[in-house]
Amino acid sequence: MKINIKKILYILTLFLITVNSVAQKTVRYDLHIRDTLVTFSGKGKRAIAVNGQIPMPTLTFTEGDVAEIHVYNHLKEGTSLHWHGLYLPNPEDGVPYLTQMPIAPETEHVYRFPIVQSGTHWYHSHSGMQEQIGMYGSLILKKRADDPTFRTGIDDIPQIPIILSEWTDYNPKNVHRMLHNASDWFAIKKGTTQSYAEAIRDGHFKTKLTNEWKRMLAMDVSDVYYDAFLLNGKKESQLSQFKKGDKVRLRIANGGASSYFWLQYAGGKITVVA
Ligand SMILES: [Cu+2]
Repeated sequence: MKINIKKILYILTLFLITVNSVAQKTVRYDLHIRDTLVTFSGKGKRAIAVNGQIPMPTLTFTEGDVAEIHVYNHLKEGTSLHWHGLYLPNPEDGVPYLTQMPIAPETEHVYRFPIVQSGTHWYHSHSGMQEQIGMYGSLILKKRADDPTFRTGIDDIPQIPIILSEWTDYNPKNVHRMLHNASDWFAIKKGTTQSYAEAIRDGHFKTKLTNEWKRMLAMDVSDVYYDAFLLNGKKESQLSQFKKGDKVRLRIANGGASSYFWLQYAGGKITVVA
């Protein structure tokens, strides 16, 4: 058989070009998970901080990147991380006992998956009630500059990730138990209890009876009382880097465990771009 050097070189070049064009950039993050104390309500309570902060650090990738997230569990319990709304290989989905075993105390776990989409997402612990005590963070997937859907004036303006959440001084396991018991305690705290007298006065005696029969609480959405509502882990936050007339894109995720949020802008209408 005659070996054609020219042909081999041609194939080799073609191979190298192909490999190079699909070569993906690996973007690495290191996350150290530790117990901490917080005082969101004034009282010191146990929480979980990642790299010393609540929420967890914002992870930013560009479509086409490979995400490589190293998780170091310094807790005395197992943990896991779930990438909310991401298309990824199932073993990377972060659901303990389903797609992986819990990340054991004092061990390291690496999540590695290609980023095949763009958009505003978030990530959180999928173990126990760890999400409720600090394990949530923004996950920003940027469009590639050569994306045919890239919008000038929207995709290239300053972006601020915002993750909304709530804080309760109760152990979240206790909140869970109270929801199962259909306790009125949160309604009492929020002043949203209903009485038969009020129902009759408003002509809703029948509705009240039906709801009692269904064991339905008066407030069935956002039915947990919280001691604080947080924006990027703070009760208040200023974006003093912007001047009047500047355009800013807010990438908002609701990391709350049970709250719906209503957003308003004092300067007029907000344009929803995604
Ligand atoms: Cu989720």
